[in-house]
Amino acid sequence: MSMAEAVLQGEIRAISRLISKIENGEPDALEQLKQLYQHTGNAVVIGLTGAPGAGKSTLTNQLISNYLEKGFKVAVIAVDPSSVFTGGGVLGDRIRMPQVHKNLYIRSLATRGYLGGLSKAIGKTIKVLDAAGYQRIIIETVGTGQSEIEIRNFAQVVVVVNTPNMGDDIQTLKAGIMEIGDIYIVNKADLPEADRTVSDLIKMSQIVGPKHGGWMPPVLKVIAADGTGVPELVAEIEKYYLYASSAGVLSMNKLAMAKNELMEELKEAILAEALQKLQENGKWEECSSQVAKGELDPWTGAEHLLKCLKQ
Ligand SMILES: Nc1nc2c(ncn2[C@@H]2O[C@H](COP(=O)(O)OP(=O)(O)OP(=O)(O)O)[C@@H](O)[C@H]2O)c(=O)[nH]1
Ligand SMILES: [Mg+2]
Repeated sequence: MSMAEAVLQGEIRAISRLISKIENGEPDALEQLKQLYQHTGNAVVIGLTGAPGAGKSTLTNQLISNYLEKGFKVAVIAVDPSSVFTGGGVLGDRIRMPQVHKNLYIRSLATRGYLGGLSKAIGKTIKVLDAAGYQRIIIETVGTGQSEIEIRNFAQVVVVVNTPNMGDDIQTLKAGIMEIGDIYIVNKADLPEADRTVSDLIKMSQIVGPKHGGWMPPVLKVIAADGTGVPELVAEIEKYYLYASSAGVLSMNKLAMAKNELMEELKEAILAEALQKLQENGKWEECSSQVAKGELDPWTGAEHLLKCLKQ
């Protein structure tokens, strides 16, 4: 049985090995992914994003429990290896193990060492998990919008996790985050000022107005620490997904994701080919040392190299 076939059977070891190959950039991974691609497109990908310490991992654990209870196969991708997952409380202890329940798979992808390739690794990892039959894939990322990882490129449902007492810092949220979320939550609603934060967020979302031709992102109060508000959050996630499917938002996003993915692959392929050619004919070294010596500026240098490629 090929690795791809084993992944399709949902074999954990094959899934883990393939994701490692993706992480390491092994070319063989692409051959497996090509076989898996036609089996993808069934998972709902949920992005959880928010400031460090907002409670994303705690909330992820709650979502895991909720979805497992509903009988879903759930996978989690943590783009932050420091996050700790309990497996949705399936085991009592906090445990850093990927496999604590037969319907659960947890994987961390580290930001270190990827040199900008992390987002590609995420995209491919999602495809593996989707093909392996995980129906809900949760991605935890720190940051909102400006970070290297643009969660919107991967997730069909984006949940932005806020906390009370943002006080004057609410200014820092501004339009940027109000554009990325499909659902906003105020986690740690057991703390004071939660209601004020909720009403601030509602005001801001009213200024931005409905998204995607009619969806008004709801603002929910949640206490991830004890699960309060989690069933309501799950209901909103599912509701948004249905809305987005029927309103054509998902197919629009799919086209944007396809373009993004093709662009990334193409950039890499074109660059590799170009560099190889320029290295073979010596132009790369020649031009680089001219720029280094100050005989040539890098802009003219790049134009010159481009001309060489066209010859
Ligand atoms: N009071 C209160 N504390 C909470 C709640 N949810 C999470 N916390 C606490 O907030 C802290 C951060 O929680 P995490 O779930 O690790 O937050 P995170 O957003 O994943 O953090 P990073 O991954 O480091 O960005 C922990 O000490 C949690 O126990 C809540 O609902 N109420
Ligand atoms: Mg975390």
